[in-house]
Amino acid sequence: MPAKQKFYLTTPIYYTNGLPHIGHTYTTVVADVIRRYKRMRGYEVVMTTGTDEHGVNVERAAKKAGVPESEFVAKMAEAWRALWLELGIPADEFVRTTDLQHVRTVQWLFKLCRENGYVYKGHYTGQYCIYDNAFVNDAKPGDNCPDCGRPTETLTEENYFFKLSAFQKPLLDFYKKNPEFIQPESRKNEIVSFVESGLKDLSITRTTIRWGIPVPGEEPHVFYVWFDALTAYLSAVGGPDYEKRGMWPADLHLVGKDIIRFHTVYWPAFLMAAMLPIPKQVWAHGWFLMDASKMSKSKGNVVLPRPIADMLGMDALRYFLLREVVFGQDGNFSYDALLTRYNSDLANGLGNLASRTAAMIEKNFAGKIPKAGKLEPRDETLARQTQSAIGDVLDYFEKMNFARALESLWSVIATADKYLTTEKPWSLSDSEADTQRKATVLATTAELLRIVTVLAHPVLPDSTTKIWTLLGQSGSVSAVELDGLQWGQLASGVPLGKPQTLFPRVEKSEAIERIESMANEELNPTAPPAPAPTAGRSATAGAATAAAPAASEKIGIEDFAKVEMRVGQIKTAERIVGADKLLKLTVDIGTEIRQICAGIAQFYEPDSLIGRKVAVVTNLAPRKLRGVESNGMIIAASVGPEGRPVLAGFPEDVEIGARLK
Ligand code: ME8
Repeated sequence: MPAKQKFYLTTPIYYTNGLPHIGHTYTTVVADVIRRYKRMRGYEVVMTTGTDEHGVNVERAAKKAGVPESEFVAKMAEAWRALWLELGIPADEFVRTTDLQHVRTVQWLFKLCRENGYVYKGHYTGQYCIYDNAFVNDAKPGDNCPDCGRPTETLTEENYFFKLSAFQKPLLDFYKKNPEFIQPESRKNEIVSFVESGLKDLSITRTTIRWGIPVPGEEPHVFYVWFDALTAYLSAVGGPDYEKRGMWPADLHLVGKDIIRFHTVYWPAFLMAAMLPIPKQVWAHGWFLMDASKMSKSKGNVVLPRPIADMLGMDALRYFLLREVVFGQDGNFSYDALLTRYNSDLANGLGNLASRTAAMIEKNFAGKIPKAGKLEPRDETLARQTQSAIGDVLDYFEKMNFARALESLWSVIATADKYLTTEKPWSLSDSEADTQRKATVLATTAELLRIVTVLAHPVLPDSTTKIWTLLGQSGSVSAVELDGLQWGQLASGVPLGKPQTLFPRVEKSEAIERIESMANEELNPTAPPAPAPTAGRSATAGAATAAAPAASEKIGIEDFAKVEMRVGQIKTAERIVGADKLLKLTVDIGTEIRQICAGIAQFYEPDSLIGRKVAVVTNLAPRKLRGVESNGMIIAASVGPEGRPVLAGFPEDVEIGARLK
């Protein structure tokens, strides 16, 4: 059998001086959608993300926090990694620019560029933007940074320079030979004219910064952060040994439009200088804006992913991000638009179609998918439309036009709704002819639903998995090969699976209020935050999954003693409407009965928990989750890549209220 074709894609390596907001989530979600899509098309895919941990910003932030830089970045990197895991979008390779493998790769790349004659020593004086880690070409003292608008600082340094000027022609030739390299087209024109206007050599080392990768034998030189960060894409898949892993060159770098120049000018030039293979494509998407301006914490308009995922499910956020804005363009984020799409497209659209189809099959055919009888032209039209949507959707995915792909899929859903309204299977009698007709209509609808489910899977992985189970289909929907997908493959006689909660309708203003209040809590915690960023959504939701501290961060016994943990016994457990991951528990901790929310609803039936003894953190300040007060935290292990919570327990009988030490 021929080896699978490889596909290597990356998100930017994000800065560690902040935590992810919806903008970073957007790029990472898109990467995850492409990863899932490519896997369903038979590729062997690796997706890389990571953290960009060097530079003067980190130096300053660590100083402010009063901790060594290494400790600061270890915590931040863990928080990023944990959030991606919690949101179901973990990378296959998470690269930190403080990883030893990465350090070696940067030093090796520099050595190659130097050996090939593209590096020389010189002095540079210029205006430097410490926020963007870049010298600002042509800026005078007192000028602000044209990118971020903040003041620049004058810097003179002895630097190593990279002969970027030597790559003007090779780059222009490369763009011409590889017309797909820069996407979208509008960005390509911008880059081509920038390169045509002439390239200045670039200083790639610093002596004024301490917190960076050292240039071997040239201390105190450290590498310029972009020479460092871009190389992370290569170090994630083998670094100097990249040939062994077989993933390089990258097939796709996904970036925001802010950093396209670094990726399409500097990066290919460094690789050309080192005579290494050049990535196949850089795709620059637009901004998600809040109230028409760029998000920033200081403006107080940052949108956080976690509260949305907690309230509506991650699929809802993924759907919105991909459906609302044409990939490549800017778009506005609003909770109102999010909730409108949720209720209309997901709750009333896909969710409703799936549950009513299943309910009718349950009622009329004892829960087994019926066999279609003689097809009427109306049935054939529906089949044809769905079959032709398969080609359209795949084509849109290939072109990264996710909004159009979803639009096509949702028009198939709308056609199915119309078909059911016209055919009215519910008003047919139990006569043989009517039963035959009912079977045909429901089998046709179920087949349409199966196809929509498969095609929507890269975007809606959780809910399509549920629909797949509901339809009683075997295997995993992610294993379906898109290339073999066609109308007519649904087997009849298959029993439906368990009913599934898909997208419960929510009251818009109430939902927005809850999301905003959760976001407020996360941005301005009134209480100490849940202990360290841990793996798994459950951590935020009251069940702590124990994450080991980074090796460098040991705590003293006095720190541990601050955490009060006791044996508790669960007295009641119930689900929380609109929060399919949370359970509301009451727990006897010996001295009192506490209300605690725990993010374990997907893994524990409420009834099975009653009477169970659990480990409870009892001295956490109260928090509100989905508007429900949570007064403590239940301890659970986080198991497997999905972070499945497994409650900690006691093999011997223990007294309620006993302290854990
Ligand atoms: O630039 N809308 O990291 P960064 C859409 N470390 N996307 C957004 C966004 C928004 N409002 N805000 C951020 C860096 N992004 C460097 C990268 S790569 C070798 C080094 C996304 O943490 C978008 O992908 O500032 C953007 O390019 C990236 O986050 C910037 O992340």
